[in-house]
Amino acid sequence: MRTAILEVLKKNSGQYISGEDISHTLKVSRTAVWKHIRALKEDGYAIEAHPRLGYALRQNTDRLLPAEIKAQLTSTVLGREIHYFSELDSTNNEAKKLATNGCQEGTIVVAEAQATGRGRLARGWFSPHGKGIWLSVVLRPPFSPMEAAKCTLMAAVAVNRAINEVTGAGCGIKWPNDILWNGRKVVGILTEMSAEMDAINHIVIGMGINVNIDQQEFPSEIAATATSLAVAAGRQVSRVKLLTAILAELERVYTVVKNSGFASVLDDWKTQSITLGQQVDVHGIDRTFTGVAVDIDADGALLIKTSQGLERVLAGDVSIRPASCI
Ligand code: BT5
Repeated sequence: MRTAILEVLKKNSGQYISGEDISHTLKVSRTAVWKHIRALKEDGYAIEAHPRLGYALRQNTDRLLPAEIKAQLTSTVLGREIHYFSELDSTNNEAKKLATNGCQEGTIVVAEAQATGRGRLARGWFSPHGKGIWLSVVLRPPFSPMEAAKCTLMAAVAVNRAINEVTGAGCGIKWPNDILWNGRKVVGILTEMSAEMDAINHIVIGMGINVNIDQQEFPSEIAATATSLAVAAGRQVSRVKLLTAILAELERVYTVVKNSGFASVLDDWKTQSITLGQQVDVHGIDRTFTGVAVDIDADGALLIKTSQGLERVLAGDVSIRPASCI
């Protein structure tokens, strides 16, 4: 009923419609209409109530409500089941629980805020309320577990393309899991997997996208290294529009990978990369060294040319020398 009332208000495009008309059209009592309107206001819809004229929708909510996402969704598998929370510890934790309990592929978890959003290696992820897209997507890919790391590259390609299409910001991918604008991080990706020896049970791709965060809102530890799409684009960005564009692009790339393998994604990754050709410091699991990032190989490993020869890095962090940041 709430969705139906919202539909009526939206169709009336900002004009007043009386409570009586709504109750008559939808065959529901006026008290029920009033209660649903109150709940819609709590969901962030700006609805004006006039004693004689009735109700008018002045502004849509800016929350990532499932009904708003569904209204703009063009993907068919990703986002067919949406779990929405005002606050969670971590969307990845929730998605992993759902996946373990057998949720269908394409299930997504979104939260307005995360209390303990996670990066890799138990690092934290700053996730303020209503300002970003804190999203996890459950996939059940037919690949071997050996290929799971490439899902991060696949997600980076999809997110970067969707971001650039929607905002025109000109972001690029930094190996392996970051999207940067002007040398600063706007997106981090955390891929987690549950697998047997030879088959993947599920993969959760977690994406943290800084959308409408003002530069001064970032905590001091990351103020110099992080930024948001609103800062990059010079305007507020619609989170629903961006989220649905990301799901559409991720679904497209995922389908290509399932049908034809990762090769074409790796080519796209190279085109969108800001790491290749740069002088970088590599912080591997057990050592740190410097060189020039020259390529990624078929496994998604970064190839670094050093004074000692060619090094292959499968996991770790890379920092681009400041002079060569885009
Ligand atoms: C990442 O880790 O970049 C992966 C971040 C994934 C976050 C998403 S949000 C939805 C889903 N649910 C979760 O719980 N997680 C995922 P890593 O490469 O380890 O980078 C982490 C580092 O980035 C931190 O140690 C900070 O230095 C920095 N950082 C933290 N919050 C940031 C933010 N909002 N923007 C930019 N940098 C940030």
